[in-house]
Parts: sequence; C-alpha cells; structure tokens
Amino acid sequence: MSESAYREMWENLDLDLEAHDGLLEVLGKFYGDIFMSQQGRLSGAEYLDFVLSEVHGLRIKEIQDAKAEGKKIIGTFCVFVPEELTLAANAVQVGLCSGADAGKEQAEQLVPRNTCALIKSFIGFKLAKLCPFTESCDMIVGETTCDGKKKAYEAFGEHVDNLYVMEVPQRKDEADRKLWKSEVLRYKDALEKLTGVEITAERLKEGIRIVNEKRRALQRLNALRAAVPTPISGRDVLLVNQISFYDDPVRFTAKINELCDEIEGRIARKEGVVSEKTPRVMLAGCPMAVPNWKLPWLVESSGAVIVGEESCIGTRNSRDLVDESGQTVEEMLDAIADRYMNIDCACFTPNDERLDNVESMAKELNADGVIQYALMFCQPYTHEAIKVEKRLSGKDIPSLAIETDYSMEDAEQLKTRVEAFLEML
Ligand code: BJ8
Repeated sequence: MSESAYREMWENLDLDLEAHDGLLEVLGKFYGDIFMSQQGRLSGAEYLDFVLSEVHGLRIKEIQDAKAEGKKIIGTFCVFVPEELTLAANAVQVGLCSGADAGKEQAEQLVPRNTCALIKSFIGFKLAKLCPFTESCDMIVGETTCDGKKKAYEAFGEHVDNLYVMEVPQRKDEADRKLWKSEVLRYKDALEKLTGVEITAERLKEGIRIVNEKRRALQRLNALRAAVPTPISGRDVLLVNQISFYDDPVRFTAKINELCDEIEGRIARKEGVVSEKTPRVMLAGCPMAVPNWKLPWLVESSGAVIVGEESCIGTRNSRDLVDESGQTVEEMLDAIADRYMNIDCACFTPNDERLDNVESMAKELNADGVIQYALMFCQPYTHEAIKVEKRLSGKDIPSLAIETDYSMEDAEQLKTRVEAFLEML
C-alpha cells in the first residue's frame, strides 16, 4: 500500500496525523537501535521486523478489510478476555495495552498522576488520537482486575462509546469460579449480540483449537530457551509475545513454529545467540506492552541474556491450554472458565501459585538470576515482589526488584543497578 493510502486510512480513523508521524519516527529509531543492532539474529526474526514495521500499516488495513466483510473488532487490555469466544463469534481480537508515554498530559487530566504507566498510556493513546487499533474497535473490553484499571475504565468509558467491562473475581474459591463462569457466559451473549453470530459447538471448538495452537507454539519457543547457550535473545522473544496480541493468530502460529524449527537447528549445532558463559536472566512481574523495550534492552546491552518472561506478555498468557475434550457448548465454556481461573495475576488473593511458578520457571530455564519488573504505582506486583524475593532467596536464586515507568529518565540509574546485579551473578 502506498504512503498516501496509509495516510488516508489513518485520516479516516480520525488520528492526529502530525502527532502520529512523530510517534512512528521515534519508534522507528528505537526499533533500529534496540533490535536491528543485535548480532546473530535468526532469519525468522524478519517476520517480527515486518510485523512491527507494519503494525499501524498493513495490519490496520487487514482489520479495515475484515470490518468491510462484516467482522467485528474487539480490543482488550488483559489476558482474561477469552479469545476463543471472540474467534467463535467470527470477530478479531487485538490487544490495546500500550507501552509508551504518549498522551501522558491528557491522561493525567482523567486519572491521578500516581497511576501506573500502562493505564496512563492506553488512555493517552486514545485522547491524543494516536492508536489506529483503538479507533477500529467495535467493542473495547475492560476488566475489574487492579483498582487502577477498574477506576480508569469509568473515566475512559466517557471517551469511548463501546466499553464493556468483565468482572474478574479476586479469589479462587468455588463462589468465585461460579461468578467467573457467569461472566464468561455474559461475554458470549454480548459477542453474539454484537456480531449476530451464534456461538455453536463447532465454532467454539475451532476457536479453542486456534488459540491452543498459538499457545503451543509459544510454549515450544519458551522451552527451547532452556538450551545453553540460549538460541534467541530475550528482546526478540518479547517481540514475539507482543506481536501475539496483534497479528492474525493462525499466521502467527505458523511463523513462530517456523522460527522454532530454525532454533532447533541452531541448538543441534550447539550454537547460541550469545556465548554459554553469558549470564542468564529471567524477568518476572508486570506486562511489557509494545513498544516498552526499555528494561530488556538495558539488561541485554549490559552483557546478559534474557531467557524467560514470567508476565502476561510472556508465559502467564501461554502456560495453560483449554481442555479440548468438551463436545457441547456448555462443556467448552466450563473448560474455558477453568483455564482462565488458573491465571496467577497478582490481583488475586491469595496468589501463592505464582511463587511456585516463578521458582519452577527459573529452574527449568537454567536462569542465573531473576529481575522483578514492576511499573511504578502498581500495588499488586510491588506487594508480591517482597514475597517473590523471599521465595527466591530461600532457594538461592539471586533476584533484583526494579520499579520504573516508560520514561528514559532513569535509564542510566537502572543500567548501573542491572550491571551491579550481573556482576554478582
Ligand atoms: S492478568 S497482570 S494483564 S490485570 S501494571 S494495570 S496490575 S497497576 S496489567 Fe494485568 Fe490482566 Fe493481571 Fe495480566 Fe494494574 Fe499493575 Fe498497572 Fe497492571
């Protein structure tokens, strides 16, 4: 598509073209510095470069084409929204979480300054008219997870006319599971009403199969990173995880499996993206929405390699599959409800399974240390950081807890702390 056709598309979506140009320019430069400068990248990473370079271009065109065919577009901010149902309703699901400081001043008119950067970012992108995904949505799904998000949706809802909020329980008792199942049903009804498509057993089975395949590809990729030396950089895997929320799920799965084939060849030849003496670090904590690449870049440019992400833009989103044995819609809805109730988000209390998951993941990936990543003002993850640190130190796994936001102001200071941590490893 020509540049002028893209501009016309963005104009039709009512983006602020001048501000959008500025955003793309900054992102392009960041991307070049952080990703294209890497040595020994896999050839399969070309797919990542292409998708990222076209994230506001070709992908948006595909979404507009899908809309023209009558499909509905569903935007989400959390891994609790069941994509299986969205696909079964013949709709497209895209992630709207944002990882850049854009529109911060406007966002701070709607939510307090001491709100996490992720929340301010999705509000800022909307108010500053910068996100073609948000502007393409027929329904935007929020959820009652942390207090910051819950209250932010009240303010955000005044600026979009299609917000739907799912109630996510805070505990995992039988009554909570019942509540969650009823929310899954309510979401199914809302999708059917919006799309006019009945979610039949056949359609839901296919939705479950597609999303499970996507998660299997991500599981395969994550397992391969246990190899020493590690075959792929953490930066590239973060991109894979970020793209998993934007790209067509079937295409994404095929591309990631191709990437895994290439990685298996690399492992068989005992080749790595870095030497086997490179310190191996696992990240744990808050999600890193695109284009939040700050910490992985600081870690890997300080001489370490990232081998895992215990995060929603990481294994928290791919660890569990939906049981595929259900035959009726009711059985499949139960399987979906059960799968999502396993998510170990820090918004749950108690949430001890997360401690087990962080520990076992660090061991399986042969990590030398764990860097806990929390966005400033994120209560759930900063609280849990204390428990995670205790658990890891009890198992002799070194860890470092970091709190930051999307600005680059603390980059030097963070680098110094990361380097000191790596020195200790
Ligand atoms: S399931 S982690 S995607 S809620 S960083 S907004 S928690 S103050 S993002 Fe999340 Fe769903 Fe949980 Fe995952 Fe609040 Fe913390 Fe901000 Fe956060």
